[in-house]
Amino acid sequence: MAMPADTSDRNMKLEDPDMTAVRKQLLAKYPAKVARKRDKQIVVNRIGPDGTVPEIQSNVRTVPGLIGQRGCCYAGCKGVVLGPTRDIVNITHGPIGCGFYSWLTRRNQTDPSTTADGHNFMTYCFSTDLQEEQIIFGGEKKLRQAIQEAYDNFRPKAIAVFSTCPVGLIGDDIHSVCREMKEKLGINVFGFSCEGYKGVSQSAGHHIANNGIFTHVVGTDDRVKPGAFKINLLGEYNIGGDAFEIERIFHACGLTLISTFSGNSSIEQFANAHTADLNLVMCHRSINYVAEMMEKKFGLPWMKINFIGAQATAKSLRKIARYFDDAELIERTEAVIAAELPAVEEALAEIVPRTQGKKVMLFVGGSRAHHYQELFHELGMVILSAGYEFAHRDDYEGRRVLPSVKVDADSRNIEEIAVYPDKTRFQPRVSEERVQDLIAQGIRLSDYEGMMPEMADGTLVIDDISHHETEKMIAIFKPDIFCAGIKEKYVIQKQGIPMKQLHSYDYGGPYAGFKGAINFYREIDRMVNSRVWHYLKAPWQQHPELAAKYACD
Ligand code: CFM
Repeated sequence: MAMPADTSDRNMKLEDPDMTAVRKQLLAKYPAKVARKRDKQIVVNRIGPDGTVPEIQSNVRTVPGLIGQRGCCYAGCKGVVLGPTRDIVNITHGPIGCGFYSWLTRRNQTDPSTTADGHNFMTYCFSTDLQEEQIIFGGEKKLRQAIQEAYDNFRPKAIAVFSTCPVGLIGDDIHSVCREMKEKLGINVFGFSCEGYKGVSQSAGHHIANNGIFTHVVGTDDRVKPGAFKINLLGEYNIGGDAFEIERIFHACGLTLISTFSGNSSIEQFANAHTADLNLVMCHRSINYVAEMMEKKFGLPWMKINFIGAQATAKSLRKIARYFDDAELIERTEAVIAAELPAVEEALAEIVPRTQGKKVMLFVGGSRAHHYQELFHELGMVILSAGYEFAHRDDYEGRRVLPSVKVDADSRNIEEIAVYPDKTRFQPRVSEERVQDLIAQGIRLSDYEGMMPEMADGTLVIDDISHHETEKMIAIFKPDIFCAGIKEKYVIQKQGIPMKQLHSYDYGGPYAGFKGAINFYREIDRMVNSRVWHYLKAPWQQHPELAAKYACD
């Protein structure tokens, strides 16, 4: 079976059911004040003639009392952006809980054999283990000791320090301790004031991480690595081995990967990332700040790509080849696509008859709720509703709305660092003429569409979905599969609805690239066609005095 050429839902219309009525049902049980707030964050998608979509409120505080899916600022900084780099010792400065419970919970994989020294500290948990004494008298001394101890034991190239909530409250100056230890030890030591309470979600932590890595690491090594067509891959974190599959494809195409922020990465890659020719942005939400700062300081352009979905992967590879405008590269890229697609098509021919028309809902993070729609479209499945946990309006509506995004007190709290062209190293990679030429070929640099313009008209878009709304949506639609994270997983499964974790991949993956897409098709096929619930006897089926039923019945 041939795959549809355009897998986007644009120009499609979801006629049935009436989402306006569903929306009302979601809000019905809320107190008036809560309903008023949620009202702005639950939107029926409408695609205007010029591709415009309705405004959705996002990146604002979760209404107190509602159970949401979000994580904290520390999670976004230490866990998401810095966590996947193998050779930085990451010390959590705070009570032991924050470090322990964030230890190895995200499935970012790494391959230490690709670094000369083989360092890999990701399997360790470093914490200053703050006690009451430090909360009262200050924790800087203990932090200094922890940095020294980590250095003595491991001799790492770099040490990073992450503040948790109590550290911000007591006012430890982690940055001066880091400066002092950097001087003393002669290695890079830098800190992040990423106290969990900052901002409204992990999104604040992404921004803080971007600022820190840009200030302290990017551009500290000017050595130019050999190779043609040098790229950085931004916003790819190697969950379940995604980056390995993408690296395999890059290698086959003849692209030279200078750095990945930050899946399967080493600190040395960040240090000379500025020597690349192009930044590819995968997860815009978590890393756009680095892309923009590198463009301003070093003249490095960036381009949005997506390696989730076989067609999206092929499209992204073609965009990269056209940017470099090299006949040999274009030819090699086409050869790679031609070699990879038959297996994809073969898998789809077998699976699509079983998945066609099945209903999906996905509520994940800040980019996957969008990217994974590609894979579901390839399976012929229908997206009824989607939303992000912590994305901003541009992730929903597209970058064009950026000038109209209101900056509130919570966002103002996160530092915007001033960046200027580097006096000696700023080097624009493309001329204005070339930019226009690329636009004429349908390739826009420094831009991306949001999720909503690529979803069908009439679908329901929900920001920061609450537990109550999740249960309602399941009861109303009985979707064939619901995608979210571990906190939602078992509540949903207990209702008889298959639940796919799109954060950790349920111990599976990779799902990126061509081989990843095939993995995904097979798993979703297995999940939506499984009859596992029918083999179990629920308590109410064994005890007549109990009255209940599965949501899927
Ligand atoms: Fe980017 Fe991510 Fe995501 Fe994200 Fe995340 Fe993640 Fe995610 Mo979980 S960086 S925004 S903060 S793609 S950890 S790898 S799956 S919520 S959609």
